Amino acid sequence: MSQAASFVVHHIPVCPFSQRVEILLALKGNDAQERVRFEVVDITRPRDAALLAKTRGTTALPVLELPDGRVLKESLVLMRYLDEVLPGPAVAAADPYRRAVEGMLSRLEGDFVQAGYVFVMNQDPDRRGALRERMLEQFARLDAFLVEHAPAGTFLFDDFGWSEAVFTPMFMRFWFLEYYEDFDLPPEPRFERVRRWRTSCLAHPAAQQVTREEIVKSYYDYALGAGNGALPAGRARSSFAFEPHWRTRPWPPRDKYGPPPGDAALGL
Ligand SMILES: N[C@@H](CCC(=O)N[C@@H](CS)C(=O)NCC(=O)O)C(=O)O
Repeated sequence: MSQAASFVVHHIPVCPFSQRVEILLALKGNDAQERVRFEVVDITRPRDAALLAKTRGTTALPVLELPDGRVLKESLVLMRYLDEVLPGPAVAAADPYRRAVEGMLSRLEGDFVQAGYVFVMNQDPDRRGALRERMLEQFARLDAFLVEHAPAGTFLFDDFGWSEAVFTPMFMRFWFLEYYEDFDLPPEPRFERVRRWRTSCLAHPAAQQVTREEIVKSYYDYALGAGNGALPAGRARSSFAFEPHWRTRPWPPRDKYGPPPGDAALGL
């Protein structure tokens, strides 16, 4: 970020919704990146009053502050706005039909995200099968969409673009399902297309802001049913805390239904 920065994104570094914005900026290039400064928010601490005043009391991030103080919310809205006002190649498709197809695919993200987060946060072993099925249905829905609109390629269109910036952060977060729920796509034809998409999305250089290790360790408390920096019973420090750094902590137990370790055993 240089002196030319004029937009501020308030964000949580490991948040997938913020990563969408980071990916968009990476795709637009240096000139765009230099215009945006990222302000880190620690969600394990009470929210800063000045930021709350700016957002009029809402706490969800990312939030974009414009140079004149106006505030925009919602990652997809931020993506659209920054794509339009910042220099660099447009990430959204230029062709109206293609942009409409991107729009339809983006509309699937809400249910997809919801299915994954409900699954990781579930504490009832008897619900695992149903939640796994629900997650698989969501992947099958994406697969069917891609088969209809882009049967042959890798990405939705020619290259990693808008839709990939929307979904890749979620494919990455769902590493927590693989780790804590032993979830993965079965080798069935109904997932072939979406698997190909996911693999290419995960490998793309514009989407390497987080690692599997950071996600698995940071989201341990989600796996215990405590989201957004909340504390699970018997704990004094959140797995979302910045200190001690996640790299220094041991990998959490994969069995989220077993007796949970305390702060010390988690390296917190
Ligand atoms: N629909 C919102 C979701 C944002 C969201 O849920 N952000 C989470 C972090 S991943 C958050 O800020 N949680 C803290 C809170 O809501 O207080 C978007 O796309 O921007």
